[in-house]
Amino acid sequence: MSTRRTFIQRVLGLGAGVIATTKLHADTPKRHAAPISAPGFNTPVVTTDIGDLPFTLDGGTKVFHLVAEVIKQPISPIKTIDVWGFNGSAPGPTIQVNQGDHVRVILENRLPEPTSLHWHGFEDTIPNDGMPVISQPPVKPGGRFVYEFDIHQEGTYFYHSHMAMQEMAGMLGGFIMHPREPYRPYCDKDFLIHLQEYAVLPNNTVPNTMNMEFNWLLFNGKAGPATTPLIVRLGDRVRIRFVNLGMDHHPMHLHGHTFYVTGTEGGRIPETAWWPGNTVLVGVAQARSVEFIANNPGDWMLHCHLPHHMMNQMSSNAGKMTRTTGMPAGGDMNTGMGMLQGEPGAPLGEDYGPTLGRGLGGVGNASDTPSTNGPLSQQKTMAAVPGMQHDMEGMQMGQMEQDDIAKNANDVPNFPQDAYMEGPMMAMDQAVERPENYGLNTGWSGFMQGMMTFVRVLPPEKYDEVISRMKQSKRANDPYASILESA
Ligand SMILES: [Cu+2]
Repeated sequence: MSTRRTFIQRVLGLGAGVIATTKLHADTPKRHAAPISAPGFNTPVVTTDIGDLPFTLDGGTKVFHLVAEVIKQPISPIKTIDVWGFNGSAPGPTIQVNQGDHVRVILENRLPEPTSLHWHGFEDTIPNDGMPVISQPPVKPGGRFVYEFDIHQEGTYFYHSHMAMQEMAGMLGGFIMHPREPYRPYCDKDFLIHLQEYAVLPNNTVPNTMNMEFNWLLFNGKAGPATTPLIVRLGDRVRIRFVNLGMDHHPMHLHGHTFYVTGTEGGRIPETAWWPGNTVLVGVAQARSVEFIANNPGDWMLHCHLPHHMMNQMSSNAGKMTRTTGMPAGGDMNTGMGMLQGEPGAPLGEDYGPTLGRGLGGVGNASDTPSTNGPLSQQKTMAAVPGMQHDMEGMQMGQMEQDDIAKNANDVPNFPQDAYMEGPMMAMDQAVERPENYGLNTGWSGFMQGMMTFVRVLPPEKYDEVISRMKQSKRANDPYASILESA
């Protein structure tokens, strides 16, 4: 054990061996992959769908290059949006360092406007606080700024632009400070999930950063079913760190297990103060770590429990108006059609920011766009998505199985609610196929939207099969690299 420990410390620079490691690499700057895990060490954090920012060494200093840039990001097989992020993704890649490290972050601004970076929760000097004008000159387009830290804290921290609209355009990322003495008990898996929301007009690709009606709810830059499941082995102790840098609070709920809340954005909670639950509210600007023993095999949902956060590209199609003809009574035509009114010229008049049409009955301006829900648009959606399952056994597009709908359905107030919004006919298993989804029940993707993913608690044989498929796929910058290397 001690040989392995020494070796791992030398190579990876985690845990107590960090100082020796830094010296070891002093003359040979090169890219470092995320470290492997082993009992007695900190488990590297896996940020699904995003991954880590690699570093170089300059003497004893870990040097990270963060490039703020414009990104086209696929958030779902049916939607790619224009966001601002770092090094190719929004949120940006996760930075992982050790307590005691000396760290330099070089920010390069490739955005069309000034920016700067705030280091959320850092107990540091004011020149490192990232407040434009207040603590530093704004970094102009094409410019650079260097932040330098002595890491003395531990826990889940993050970086973000302190300009509010830039933050809502995606400019945030995780910053993990591993403790000098690893947390006890040891966790076999450690995941980071960023919680984000965007408001994107139908047929548009640019999130409206002023809008409060969010229609795309994301884990690590993806909406379900495009989120990548958390793969764990039956019996693993698992930590999940949630970070919320958005406009809404998110009650994160895990099925099938009881977890303990073991950390906040201020670091580790003393064990005597841990509290059990299955739902943890992650408020804006907060981090919450939970830990549990994955002792119950199955594909368990992990999701935000706000109902509208379990949907994609919402359009109002619930209730009887979706199946009546003509205008709803009690309003003028504009209201009935869900049209925005304003001067001059709705809906883009100066007294209205662009917003989502929430036309009752789906006849408003939300009805003519590819959407994963809404009976009026299913066909367009399906046609637009490669890999959609058009011909599932016994089903056709836009239709339910005969016994799915009661004969008196039309007489029931409030029908339909979910009848046409979810279900096997909306499945896109093939479009989101990846090794982590291997073995899920056919049609699963029809029931996974927005802030949803799985914690897949896999018995050894199935776990090994999925891990082996993940290895075979040889993905560049695989967020799961640390687990695949040690598996
Ligand atoms: Cu939520």
